Amino acid sequence: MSQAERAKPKVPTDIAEARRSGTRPRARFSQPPAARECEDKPMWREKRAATSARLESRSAVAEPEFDDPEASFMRSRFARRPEGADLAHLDATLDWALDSLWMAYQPIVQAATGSLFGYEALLRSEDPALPSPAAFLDAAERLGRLYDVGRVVRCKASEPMHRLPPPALLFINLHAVELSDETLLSPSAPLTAIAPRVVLEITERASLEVIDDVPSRVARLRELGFRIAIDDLGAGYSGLTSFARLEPDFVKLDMSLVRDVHKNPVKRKLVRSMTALCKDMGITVVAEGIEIVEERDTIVELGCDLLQGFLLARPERAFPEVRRSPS
Ligand code: G
Ligand code: MN
Repeated sequence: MSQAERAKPKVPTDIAEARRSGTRPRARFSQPPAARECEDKPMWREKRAATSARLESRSAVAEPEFDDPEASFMRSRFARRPEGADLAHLDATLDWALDSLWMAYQPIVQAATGSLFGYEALLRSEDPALPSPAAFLDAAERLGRLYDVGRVVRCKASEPMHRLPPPALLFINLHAVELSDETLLSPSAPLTAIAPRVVLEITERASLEVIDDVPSRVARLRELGFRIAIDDLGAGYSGLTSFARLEPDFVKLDMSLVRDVHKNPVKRKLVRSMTALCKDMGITVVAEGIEIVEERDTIVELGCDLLQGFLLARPERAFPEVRRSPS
């Protein structure tokens, strides 16, 4: 054996070896940059400790435990789970992807004046194995690790808040299952300190029905100062029942309703009715995914209050300036 080989750490790097030695493959699991940056936050330390303990105790082929609300949601959503080795690989991949997670910010502007209203923080990953937010969330759902991802996202998203000039608000996506995460309500959580400037966007990608006592959880969030948005209305999974459950301050119309709205009379009727309904209920309407001038003009004419989309600005690392879009 060469000196270089002898110097290698004795950490199993593949599933077969991990299975033989009864440990999980950990060669790629290092202290993520996200962890280092959020180290001073007690919530993050708790999260790291819990994750490390779980990783230490779990063998390479172990199934996740289903004894918490997040895991039981996952069980209800996924009849088919990845087995043993697949699961361990996915787990290691998600750890690795958490290393490169960063937040992009996209402006939301006032329809009437074009001035800045806030920014939506959007998860971005550089990891080729989980390159899109959808792939990232799908892995987290399968592994029952939505809390892990959500805690990192909330911590990272709130970091540049001191550079966001008031009264601009920060919109952050929250998976419905995160409503059961007690750290969301923790006084020491990074978002709690800035709650009055934060809008929590909830997509009913997961049915709110699997979450216990949604109204009282939302009421506790409101007491802390958070505002609530229903995200992706019209996308198929955000239904009207979430209006009653969440009593939102904002509703975000899905970009599928916005796309070619100027050419499609049915979409125009839907947007007009949704906007009127929201106005009647005191809810502010955001139209997302506006890409061309015709879509913007039609959306403004139909009465939407706030606009978001590539026409105005693409999501970027620093808070991007709002482009002066053509008239
Ligand atoms: O589900 P949610 O609405 O949070 O997702 C927003 C996603 O849509 C982000 O990934 C963002 O990059 C993307 N997005 C934002 N504006 C536009 C747009 O104008 N067109 C398209 N196609 N995507 C957009
Ligand atoms: Mn969103």
